[in-house]
Amino acid sequence: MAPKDQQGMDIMARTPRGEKSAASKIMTVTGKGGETHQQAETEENRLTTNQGVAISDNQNSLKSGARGPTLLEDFILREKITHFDHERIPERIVHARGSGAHGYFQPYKDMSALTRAAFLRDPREKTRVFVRFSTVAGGAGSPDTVRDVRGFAVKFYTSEGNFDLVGNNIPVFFIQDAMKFPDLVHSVKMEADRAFPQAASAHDTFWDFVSLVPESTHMLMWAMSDRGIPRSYRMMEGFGVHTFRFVNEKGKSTFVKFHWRPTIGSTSLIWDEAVKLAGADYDFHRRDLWNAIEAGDFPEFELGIQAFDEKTANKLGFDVLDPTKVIPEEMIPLQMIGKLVLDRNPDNFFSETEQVAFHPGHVVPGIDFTNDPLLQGRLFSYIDTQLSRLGGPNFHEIPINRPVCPMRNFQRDGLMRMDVPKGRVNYEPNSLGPDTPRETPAGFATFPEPADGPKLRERPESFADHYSHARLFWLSMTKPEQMHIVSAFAFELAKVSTIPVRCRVLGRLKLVHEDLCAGVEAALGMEGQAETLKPAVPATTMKPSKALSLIAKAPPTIKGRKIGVLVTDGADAKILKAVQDAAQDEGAMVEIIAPKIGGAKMANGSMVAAHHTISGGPSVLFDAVVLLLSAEGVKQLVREAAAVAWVHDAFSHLKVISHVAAAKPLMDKAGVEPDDGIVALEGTGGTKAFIAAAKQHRIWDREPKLRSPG
Ligand code: HDE
Repeated sequence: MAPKDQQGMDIMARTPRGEKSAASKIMTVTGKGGETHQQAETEENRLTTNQGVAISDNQNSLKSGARGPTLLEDFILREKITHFDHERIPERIVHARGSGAHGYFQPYKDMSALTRAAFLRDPREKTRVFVRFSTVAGGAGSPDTVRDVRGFAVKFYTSEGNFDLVGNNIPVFFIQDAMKFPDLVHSVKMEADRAFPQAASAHDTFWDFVSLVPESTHMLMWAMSDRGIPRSYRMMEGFGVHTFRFVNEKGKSTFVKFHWRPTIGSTSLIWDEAVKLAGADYDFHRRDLWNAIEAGDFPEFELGIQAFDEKTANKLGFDVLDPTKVIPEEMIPLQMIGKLVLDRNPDNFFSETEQVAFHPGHVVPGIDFTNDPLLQGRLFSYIDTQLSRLGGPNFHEIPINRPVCPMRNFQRDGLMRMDVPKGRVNYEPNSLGPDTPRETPAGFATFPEPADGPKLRERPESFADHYSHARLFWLSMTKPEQMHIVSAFAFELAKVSTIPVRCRVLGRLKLVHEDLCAGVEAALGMEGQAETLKPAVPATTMKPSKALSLIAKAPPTIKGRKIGVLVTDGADAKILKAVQDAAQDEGAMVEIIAPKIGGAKMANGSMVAAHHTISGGPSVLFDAVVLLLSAEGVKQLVREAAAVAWVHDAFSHLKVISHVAAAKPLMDKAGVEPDDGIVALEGTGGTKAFIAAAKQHRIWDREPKLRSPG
């Protein structure tokens, strides 16, 4: 392997010909910490071309004389540059920005009563998985914390072939029929003429489209809710969205909805925080996932199913084939059937995260589809897209996509074929190759659902109610969540310059709930301007479902969360240690922020290393904060805008702020007012009180005092 931080260049670029061979044998290498050392060349680490030819000089191209022109003959230079020129492949048309991780799935019990899928039968058996989380609208280089749906795609490498559960963090979708997908995506991506805004739905074309497509109303409610701005990939739910089937050994089919639940609970950002994070750390979610896994704090998700038969489906009052509907858990309970643990970061982003090819059509015996018209369209799209993205039909041979069970058939050739099939028989049936693959009765058998209707382009009547589930969602939210939804609609619509589009969206919201519409109208200053729209089916009022609210079911925990401790010279090392120990006991991480990256000298003379400076580590990066300052240190910080903003933001993002008495002048300057979330650290029980308060995650009662909808 070539050394990473090779500093041999100076020597080699300048050395006269006679000294060069010595220099290339021993190279001067700069390590991560800046120290230099010499790395010897060995048989194993020889740098070579792609043809395996050892390279004697990786610093200089071949020239005619040291100051002469470069020669076309230089096959080493040409190979290197040509490969570099082709390093990029087309990014995914949607879900371009993503982060991946390896892990395993383990079922809790034998599920064979419902499915013959082998990976769901033995609680002792772990199945390797690769997961990719993503945003939808932005390009591969867009920030992580934008308001958007998140992809939650899981590839299970089962003993019977790969099963991909390609879901989202929202259980419904914008459209009911695959026919509308290209229109939806065109409308949300950057506008066609100006190529902005990047990674944002807050613009005219998106709202124009969705305002004309009433089935999108329910999903808009979710996207405008806190679900659209998750705190972490480790802290969001996932959903298969469509109704699938489990099929057991006897061929009996049961409908299933898939759910993922993070074991540390679901948490979201506050909009202002999301906006600031997009500047402070573009890679906030990617870094968070990577760091947690590196630290051994492995993200965990439980897999839950709602299982039901056709008779139950027919009694629900809505169509389970319609992907704009949820089945409230109060109607069909969720049973947890296994656990997913992400325990390894990818070795190479491109080879794994970029080249992984998910497809809802990758199912194993025991799992089957329904006629959901969105799912049916997806079954075409995902292979098709890999052909242009990965360049040909052999993407299944790329290591991240290869099944771990044997894979053999008579498909042959094509771009980038890796396997080398032997023999003359490449067809079936054959009599010349008795050992060649044969079909088996144990193989995948499609559930024989009858299908003999007339050919037509039509939506079923049972898909026509676009508002009852949107109203159910609204009524199931807590007050702060409702306020956030109103604010998000108002924010997005304020970015829409075409007034009739705003009025049309308001008209839809009125059909969902009067209060929602009135709230958004008021926030926009457009009272009474909702367009009058006539619904195909007026909304009914369903019983609210507590499970739909994130705040209502948030577990009191700081596990997996990050505490930021702002320290200055002269601060109390004992208190810092107490906070660190308490955080560790609760499974939370602590990072130190100091005026200088060199760290802070505590009152007892010890040095504390800093992870961030104040402007480099703003409080938006943390879930709760501690102000551990000396009286002397505070005098300096009250004059630092970044320090005042640090504390002000923590307060306005409703975070718990724990502090020593000396921090008061800074808190006063930052506008901090006392409430349940402002906790004194000194004295007995200070640290304990801080941890207890931080477990609430945010102080929701503070919000109405700081911000009105809009
Ligand atoms: Fe996708 N979707 N999608 N989608 N989707 C893609 O496949 C598509 C839909 C989802 O991390 C593409 O490999 C159509 C619903 C995820 O690699 C593409 C329709 C849900 C990912 C595609 C949908 C999803 C994708 C782009 C409507 C939630 C990222 C690149 C009929 C259940 C997977 C690619 C990853 C990616 C098509 C709707 C989830 C173009 C046509 C509904 C998580 O094939």
